[in-house]
Amino acid sequence: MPVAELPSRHPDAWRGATTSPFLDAVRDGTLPAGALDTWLVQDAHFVADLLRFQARLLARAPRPAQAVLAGGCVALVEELDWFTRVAAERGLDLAVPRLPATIAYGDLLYRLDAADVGVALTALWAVERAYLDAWSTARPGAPQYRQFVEHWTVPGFAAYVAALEAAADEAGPADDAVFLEVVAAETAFWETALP
Ligand code: MP5
Repeated sequence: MPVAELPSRHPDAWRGATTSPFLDAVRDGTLPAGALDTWLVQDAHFVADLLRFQARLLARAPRPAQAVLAGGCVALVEELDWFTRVAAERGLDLAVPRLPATIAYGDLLYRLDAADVGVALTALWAVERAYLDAWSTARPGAPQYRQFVEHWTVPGFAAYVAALEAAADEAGPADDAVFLEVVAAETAFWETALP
């Protein structure tokens, strides 16, 4: 089974991971003051955890998956630079500790260091596909949030997700269990953003 079939096999779970009152409020401009800033700091932590996971996955990936994973690692480093710039502009403290959902998601990624490569690739694809679909629901975004919506829905991001899909499919059959673990972690992450 190709990984692209996973969302339609688990529609309710997928909806939880890709829709949220937070994203609706980003679209409509009704986000409470400070909610985006709180969320940005947590996402910066998440991206740092994702880079650690992805760099280790690159180290053990099959040849055909190396290029997309290496390109993704560079993009994550650039993403961390972007968070540093955004934090300076908005006066955010990126050293604020991780919230429980961020810790749990990081723990999941850490556990996946020991998973089969195909399972880990399915997980990484699910992380990125969920995020792309989720931010797409916030389009075009209220004017004050539009730059963030555009940042996470650019065509290059969709192309990256498609390349991860191909790498995951090449590495083996899709794994429902890891998909559902990622979906639960994404769902909890959005719930933290705007409970
Ligand atoms: C991503 C993210 C995608 N930044 N945050 C969450 C909670 N899930 C997924 O990461 P990126 O930065 O697109 O690789």
